[in-house]
Amino acid sequence: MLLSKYFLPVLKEAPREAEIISHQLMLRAGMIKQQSAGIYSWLPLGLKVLRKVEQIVREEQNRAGAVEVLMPTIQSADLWRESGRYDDYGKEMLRITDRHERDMLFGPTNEEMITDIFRAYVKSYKDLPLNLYHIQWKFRDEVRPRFGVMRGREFFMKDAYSFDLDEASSRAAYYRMFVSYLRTFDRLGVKAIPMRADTGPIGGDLSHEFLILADTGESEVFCHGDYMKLDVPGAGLDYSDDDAIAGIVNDWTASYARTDEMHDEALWGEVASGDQMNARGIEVGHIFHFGQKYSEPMGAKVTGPDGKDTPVYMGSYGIGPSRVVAALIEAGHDDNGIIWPASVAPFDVGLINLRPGNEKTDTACGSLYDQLTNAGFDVLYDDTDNRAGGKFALADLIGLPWQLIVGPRGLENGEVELKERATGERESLTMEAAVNRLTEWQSATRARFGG
Ligand code: P5A
Repeated sequence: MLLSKYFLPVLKEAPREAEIISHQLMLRAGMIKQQSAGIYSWLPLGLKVLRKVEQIVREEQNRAGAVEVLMPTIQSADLWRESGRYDDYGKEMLRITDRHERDMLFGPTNEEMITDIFRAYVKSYKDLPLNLYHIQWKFRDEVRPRFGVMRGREFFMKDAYSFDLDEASSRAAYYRMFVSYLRTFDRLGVKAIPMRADTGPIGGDLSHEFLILADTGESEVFCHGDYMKLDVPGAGLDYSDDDAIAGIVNDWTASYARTDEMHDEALWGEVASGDQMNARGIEVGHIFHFGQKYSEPMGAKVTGPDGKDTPVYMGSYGIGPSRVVAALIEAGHDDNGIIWPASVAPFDVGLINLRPGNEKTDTACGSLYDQLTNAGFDVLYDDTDNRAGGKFALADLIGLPWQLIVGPRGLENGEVELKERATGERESLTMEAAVNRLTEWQSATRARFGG
């Protein structure tokens, strides 16, 4: 992509209403634009990151056996009357009346709708287990939308719903999602710690939140230092092995980890003080096990092997990709801007031409651009007339993993400069060596973060 042809409306200063760094940087880097309180447009750079996050989430859901569907954003109030949540949900629900005076709503979540789909088609235990998910916009009329897309009113959610014949298989389904979340966040390049959680308006008896540690996080967290050392299962994991999956969940729940909402001072006191980590965190995922809470009132039953009908056991599993984008910035930035994890960076390389119009630099940049693009790199080529200082500042701000800097002076010695954003390290090397370095990084990144 040529920067001169792209749409990257960067701001010199962050608008004053942006209180936290991710919101400031997303506005400054031209990733999002506010349209009303808590409602945002995603501009090209932001959309690219959002799509990459979404794709990793999707791949890990599929790997864990979930099947993708797409439900609408607008739902009928009648479905929610069946579960009893229409009145309970209160003012957070955006209620809409259509031209026929029918009560509709903009979905804040989809437990009712998925239960309706299930009951329309599935009648026998032989079709279980089943896990259906979608990735769709939600709306919650939060009292105080703030922090940009971190706590929006309209936000993107991956929500999965599991259906099982009995409590034991339903727990196994919960554990599969638990483990798939460990893998998902690992591939997103962050450490997310599962913590015992409250179930709130979704309901149920078992729930975990996944939190990314960051100083600006809304929740205070208390967790054992062991969580920093635990291994995340690799891509070869066998999701059909219930015992192995339960073993992984056991390892990841053995030590104390709770947010302030569920904190228990007495249990915390049993953790050696040298192992106690008291930090702040951002909730990026939340999973629930609620058995027959929706299936019973909504009549979603299956016939078991004994010929009897039972309401199906369910769980629901959420990740907020739009919040994840902001959380990754909270966890990865410095004074100059964003530092993206390799797996979700909007581009891999920023190619900087220090003297557009100079035949030598233009030719070298053209050749590097073609070579890298052909090798599967996503390259943003700064071919604009801006001053060098401005180009460097922009590259740092948008946080691409690499900057490849090409100027007439370096080229006289046959050299270009390669800068790694995360470390700030710069190296002068030949064009060929630069492409080789980037190719090595690309293979290492694929091995580390790829499916
Ligand atoms: C689980 C899936 C649910 O709604 N029903 C379907 C369950 N859970 S949840 O915890 O309420 O939300 C799941 C994830 O969505 C993100 N999220 C938000 N992101 C941005 N702005 C918001 N206002 C917002 N509310 C929830 C979070 O990542 C949360 O973990």
